Amino acid sequence: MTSDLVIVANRLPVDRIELPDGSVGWRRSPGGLVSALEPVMREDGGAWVGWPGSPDEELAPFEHDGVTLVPVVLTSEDVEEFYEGFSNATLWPLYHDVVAKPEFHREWWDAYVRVNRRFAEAAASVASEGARVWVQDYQLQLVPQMLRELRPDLIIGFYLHIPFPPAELFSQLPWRRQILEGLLGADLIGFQLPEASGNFVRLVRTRVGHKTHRDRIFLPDDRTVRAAAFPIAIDTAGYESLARSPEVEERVQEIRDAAGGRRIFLGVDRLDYTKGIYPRLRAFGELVSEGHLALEDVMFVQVATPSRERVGEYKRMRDEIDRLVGRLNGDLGTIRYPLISYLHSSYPREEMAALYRAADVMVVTPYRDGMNLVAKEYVACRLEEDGALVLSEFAGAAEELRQAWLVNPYDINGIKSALLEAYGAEPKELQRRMRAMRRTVLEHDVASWALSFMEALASGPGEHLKPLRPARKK
Ligand code: GDG
Repeated sequence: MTSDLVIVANRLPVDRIELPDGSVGWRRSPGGLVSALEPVMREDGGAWVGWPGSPDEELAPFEHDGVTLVPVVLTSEDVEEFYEGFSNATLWPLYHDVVAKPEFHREWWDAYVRVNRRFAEAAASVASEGARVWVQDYQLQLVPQMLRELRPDLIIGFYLHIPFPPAELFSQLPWRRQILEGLLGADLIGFQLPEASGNFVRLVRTRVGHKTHRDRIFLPDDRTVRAAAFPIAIDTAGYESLARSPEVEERVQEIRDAAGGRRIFLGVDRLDYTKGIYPRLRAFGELVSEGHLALEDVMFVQVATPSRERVGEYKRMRDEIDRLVGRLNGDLGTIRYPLISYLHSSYPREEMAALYRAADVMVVTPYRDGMNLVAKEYVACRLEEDGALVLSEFAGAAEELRQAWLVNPYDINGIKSALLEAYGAEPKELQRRMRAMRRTVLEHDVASWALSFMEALASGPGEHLKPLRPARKK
């Protein structure tokens, strides 16, 4: 069985669960990308190629919810070198402004090539003649080119969920040219922001030497590649109805009661050094210790979802934040009023929605972030058009959510002023800002994001892209 639409992503869109009879089953994983693509995929009889999530697991393709899932094996060595190594200790920090120092190891690169080839082969085996294949994210940047070599008949799209760095940083990468050429195997390369696609086009011109014009790249084999911005969005209606549900209403009340009447500042992030958890907690702590905010009036809830726990920089950062939270609670908190409620766990979506509704000030301060969906989810859940968003100007979301209190996460005093202003803002002011931001997230949701990418892919610039499902070229 082959498919007309194939998604290729590092992870499959399902999580393994144990069924009541003890056998293994699968459940759709939470997450915007999965909900955005599933309807499209089901309609088109789609397939999804990805890693099931545990090492050395060999599984045959299987059906789930009308989608063919094609598992790719990663050995423990691949997980270490390809996933934790090259993807998350080389590319992730390099693409995020070198917030942490990227590590360059030749064995990691070899693993990256090896694993990318495995994904490309799996995609080639499941794509039907002239199918559309959409490759996702920084772990798989070589797949477009490898796949084109195997299957020149395919229409290939690529989407990068994280920033694409300026030439000064990207050029550090010993394998920079291979990555650029890998991506150029696609017909359409999507980025979060025009700045990122601009960086890419400039690099292709200067490093690979191809001719370019605006968002078009002209390859010697007469192919044209388009690189453009498609800012990702959320399932706004889904979040709204979740926020409105009686279970969530009830939970909001419980959270407010537990806060004992204090106003809630909230952070929700994967525990990642790019997310700027440290400076926001420092800023909040200083506001309380200096007497600008009173312990009896405010508290900070920080959800820090465990992430990439075996990567060195993540371990170091976790210790640093543990120390800061311990110090702030130890120095400033009392039995009745701990200052920071620090939750190092993952929660169901309902709990997220309840926290978003209960929070008076949402604090999102990444040093660099492709988009940041948390900021958009907070806005979607503010059904009453209240609540304040403090948002880093270095998150992609800041391009759209202009009415947030925008901050430079490196400027602790700046964060402090923004937190105070947001906390003290009049209801009218909050409403003016929130109403405008809600309009933005309602207008652009994840379904329109996926659709606009798919449409651009189908009507792409290359000659062979004109028909939606062209015959294979001889
Ligand atoms: C990458 C880019 C880009 C978090 N904790 C829990 C939980 N979450 C959910 C949030 C949100 C998602 O995880 C995180 O998305 P972000 O966009 O904030 O950040 P990354 O994970 O770094 O995502 C980013 C994104 O890709 C999409 O292109 O925006 O820039 O870095 O949806 O709600 N969800 C649940 N429990 C948790 O404990 N259920």
